[in-house]
Amino acid sequence: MLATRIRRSRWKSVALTTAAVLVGLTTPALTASPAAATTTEYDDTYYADAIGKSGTALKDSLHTIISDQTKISYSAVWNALKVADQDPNNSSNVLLLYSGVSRSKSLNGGSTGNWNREHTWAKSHGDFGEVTGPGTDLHHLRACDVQVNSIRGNLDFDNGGSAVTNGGGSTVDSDSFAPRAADRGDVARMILYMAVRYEGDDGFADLEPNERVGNGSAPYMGKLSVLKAWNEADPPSAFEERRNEVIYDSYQHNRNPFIDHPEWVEAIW
Ligand SMILES: [Ca+2]
Ligand SMILES: [Ca+2]
Repeated sequence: MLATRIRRSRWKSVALTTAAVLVGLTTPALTASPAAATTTEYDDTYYADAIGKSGTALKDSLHTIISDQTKISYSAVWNALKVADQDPNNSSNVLLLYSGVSRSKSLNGGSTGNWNREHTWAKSHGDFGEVTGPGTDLHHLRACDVQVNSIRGNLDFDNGGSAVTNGGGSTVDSDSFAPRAADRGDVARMILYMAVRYEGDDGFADLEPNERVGNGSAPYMGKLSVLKAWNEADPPSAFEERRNEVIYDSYQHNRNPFIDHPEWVEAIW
């Protein structure tokens, strides 16, 4: 059983190593290197064509796999977020990105104290707006406090800055935004999903991460090195995994591969 759990996830293997040290057992020969593979129940089916690949071949394969999806309208996003972003401790509420605040599902809207639909990949970066497609893709749309969403604006992601008001520990400066620690991996995996899903072959811009901030309306989002570090520091949570499952089962019928296989970030970038 131990071996099975170690194979399943490198995140769990790190925890097991620590636990073994704490109880005075011999530390097993485990690795915490980012390259360690995760296995999921989808590997033999959904991901069958991608397994064993890396680099451009992996990215191309995943693009084909996740581009087979149902698309929803921007107005339908409201109700979808009430399901996908539900607070696991209060089914009347959604959990808000960046701040971590739990707020009533009924408070969706555009006023102070409301939550609205945050495009984690800022819609101006590639100028896709709210058109059905990247503008309505649930894998990067999240419930967010109206004012925190406004502060994030279309900034690229990077470490540093001063505290965002009611931002739960998120920080901002003139050219970048950093979510609270618990949301950093989520953001990284959402951004990199968008980069793989949108390759310029469906009438929308080819979205890609880069090493810059201040990307403006170019179809890029920075900083890749920071996003990669955030993916490592904040592994997929139960909330994030459930969200991926809800979108797959009930709405778009495609998955975010980086929630299932966080090691694929390093395998591609
Ligand atoms: Ca997280
Ligand atoms: Ca792309």
